[in-house]
Amino acid sequence: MTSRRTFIKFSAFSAALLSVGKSMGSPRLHTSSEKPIVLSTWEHGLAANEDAWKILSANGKAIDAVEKGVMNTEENLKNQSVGLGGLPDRDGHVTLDACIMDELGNCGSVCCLEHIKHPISVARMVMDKTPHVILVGDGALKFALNHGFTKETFDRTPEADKAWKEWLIKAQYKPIINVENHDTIGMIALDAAGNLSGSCTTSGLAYKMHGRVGDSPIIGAGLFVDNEVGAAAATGTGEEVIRVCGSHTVVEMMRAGHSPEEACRIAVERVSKSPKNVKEMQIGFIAINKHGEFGGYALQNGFNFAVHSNKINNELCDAKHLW
Ligand code: SD4
Repeated sequence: MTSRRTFIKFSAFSAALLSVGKSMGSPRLHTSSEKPIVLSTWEHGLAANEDAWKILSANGKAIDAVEKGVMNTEENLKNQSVGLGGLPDRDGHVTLDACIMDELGNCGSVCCLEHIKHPISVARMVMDKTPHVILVGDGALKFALNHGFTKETFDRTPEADKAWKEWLIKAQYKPIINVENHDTIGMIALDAAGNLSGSCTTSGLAYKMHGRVGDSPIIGAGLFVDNEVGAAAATGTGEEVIRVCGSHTVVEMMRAGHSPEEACRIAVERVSKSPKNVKEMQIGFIAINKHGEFGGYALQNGFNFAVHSNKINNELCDAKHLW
């Protein structure tokens, strides 16, 4: 995949997009619209973007693209951080978190869901078919089964089982920056009609306490969409993203006139002031604004995200970082 990686020079890219906004003294970038466009976290975002792009390039809806896109990652059992191939919690359970949000502010979420291949589609069904936003645990599973999802019977993949048993020998919980944290796929998209949507799905932090829920299924933390402004998604140690309402903060910073990258940087700076020792953690954000401008920013080196538009043919971009 490395050969596909492009170190997109954001300054050059942004300069090409600059129009009257700067000469009028506004910090806001203006651009001829770059839509459709889809962004997703980490290298597994490349394959997910391909599926999302099939929908976006055919003038499909962003909400359908972001669901379909991350399903690609969920069904890859070799991926140990999303879907049923994920590493389990400390008790051996693979518990999945996901959420989805559309251009109208509709949203759905599942937390701590077990034995279901596509938590993102259950989240979508919570959004589409219930008056609620979040279903958790057994209730989420029951809802999924009642709506035609199949219960997968295996507890862990053989690879995850082996990794867990090795972990049990020492049973130390210490997430490794950019390795163990390659968890979530967050995906945000702007469709040809100019509507934004987003999705987020994960097996969460490996060897977490049973019942622990991170930021990924929490609207405003792992994902937020405001169709007037932009969309954002997060990855990394969820507790720190929740503490600053991360994705909501990114969108609000775009509303205040900041570019997507600046908005992500401001959210990362807030994370950096955490009372916890975030020096040991990785947190990254991605964002798109209503004009189709995009950006990402992380605490540490090593965070990347995949971008697909008409101008950018599904490239992996290294995010700038604070430390
Ligand atoms: C969580 N945010 O459960 C997820 C994990 C993650 O990259 O995204 N890691 O806290």
